[in-house]
Amino acid sequence: MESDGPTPPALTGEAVRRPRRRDVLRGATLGAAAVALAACTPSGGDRARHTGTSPGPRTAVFPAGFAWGVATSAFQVEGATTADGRGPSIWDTFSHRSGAVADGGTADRACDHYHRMDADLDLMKSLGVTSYRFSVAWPRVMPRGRGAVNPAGLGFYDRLVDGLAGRGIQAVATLYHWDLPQALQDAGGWENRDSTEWFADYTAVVARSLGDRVTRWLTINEAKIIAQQGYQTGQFAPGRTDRVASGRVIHHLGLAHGRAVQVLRAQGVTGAVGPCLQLAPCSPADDSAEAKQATDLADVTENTLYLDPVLRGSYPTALSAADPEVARGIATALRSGDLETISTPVDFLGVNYYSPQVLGAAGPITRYPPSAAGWQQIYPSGLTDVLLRLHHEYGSPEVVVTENGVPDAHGEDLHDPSRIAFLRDHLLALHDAMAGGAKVRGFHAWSLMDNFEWSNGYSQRWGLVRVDFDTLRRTPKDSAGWYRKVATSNQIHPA
Ligand code: IFM
Repeated sequence: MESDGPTPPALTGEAVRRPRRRDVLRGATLGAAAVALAACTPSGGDRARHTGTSPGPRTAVFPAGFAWGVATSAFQVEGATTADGRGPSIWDTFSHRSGAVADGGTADRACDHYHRMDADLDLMKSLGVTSYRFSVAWPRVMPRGRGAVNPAGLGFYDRLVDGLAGRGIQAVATLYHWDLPQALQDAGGWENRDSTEWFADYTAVVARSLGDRVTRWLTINEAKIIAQQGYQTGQFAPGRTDRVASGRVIHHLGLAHGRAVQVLRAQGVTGAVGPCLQLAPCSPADDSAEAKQATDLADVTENTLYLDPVLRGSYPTALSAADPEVARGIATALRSGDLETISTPVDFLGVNYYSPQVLGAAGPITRYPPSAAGWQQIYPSGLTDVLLRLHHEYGSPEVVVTENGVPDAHGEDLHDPSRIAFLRDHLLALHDAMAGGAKVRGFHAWSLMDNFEWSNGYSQRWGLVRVDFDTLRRTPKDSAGWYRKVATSNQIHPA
């Protein structure tokens, strides 16, 4: 049954909470972890909150088994976009469009990780990490998005997960990190409800191949950014500027996530399964009623629009007020039973944290130090806020931080004290959240190495490892050495 009305009743429905798999197991392990953590939390843990300032030197010890990782995505690092039968993706098309990428860059070669995978795995090993988050390129596995499977493409990921296992590094696989096969875009892409079944079929193919060796599965990376940048501002592929369409896309991405969870379970994968959401704590710039109201609405479009369907089985009640066009798009896409699918129980949440949102009456303001990314304000305590909110308001799910990082500060390259300070402060903030009860199981620095930063091309370097894009030589930055110390000692040292 398709709903045509502007505000479907289900958008304002009651929250649904379901027991999740592994709750019993989690309870047991959490108890031990919380005790260990509390014992190691320093007495000086009363650092200033909500200032964005550095908390200063202190020690923080993490529980045994905490996963220390680095993250990448296929399109940003692999290159080899026509090798071994890979089909084109929407980002191949978009990045070749004149003016779409700041420096005219494309990802045709990127870091050439496709041909340098073994050396890159050795590099990871040398960083002391225990977890690697990568994404599978749908157009490498199914060049036209559906139908024929490309064995060479699947073989690449097969070798990758074996290479990780051989080095004692967990595989964290993202099924979709923005590189939709172009053939599917030509058939309507995520605006077409059929996309949810195309994704389910692709998921089954990947699960059959890698299902016995992946430790954690992430379904879709940052649905929010796909909707906002790909369908509202048009700055990302596929470059659309239609808010109502973005609402349909948000709904279909949620549904595709839910179907993928079901398919992974049906395929009997051994790893845990969850979504990957970019969350941004929202706060008012001042005490005015207008700023407060703007904050409440921003919280919907930044957070609850993506959290609530997955964890509560409902869209937020304030959605129509926050973004009427998006609400209309969702209403036209929503069918009976969809929210049950979207809220299929997950094992954990992947959380990407970069920046807060501070809202004044006239819109967002910059309150905290901006990074070289422009859109990012550096506010480590925001990570504590996000994680404790999940703990208190969303039933305390198990969480893995799947991305957190910053581009090189202006004038820094191999010597990157700003990145070290950024990572240290965010890890201390994460540790605070764990001391407050948040069940955080791991952290992945974005990114392993400098790479193709979407419409910013190669103008922003987010890596722990510097890449010379002429020679493709990899050189660890100071932050890589610092991160290695943290990962191998399982603690932050005052320094
Ligand atoms: O590079 C991106 C990544 O692909 C998704 N999350 C944010 C990162 C930095 O912008």
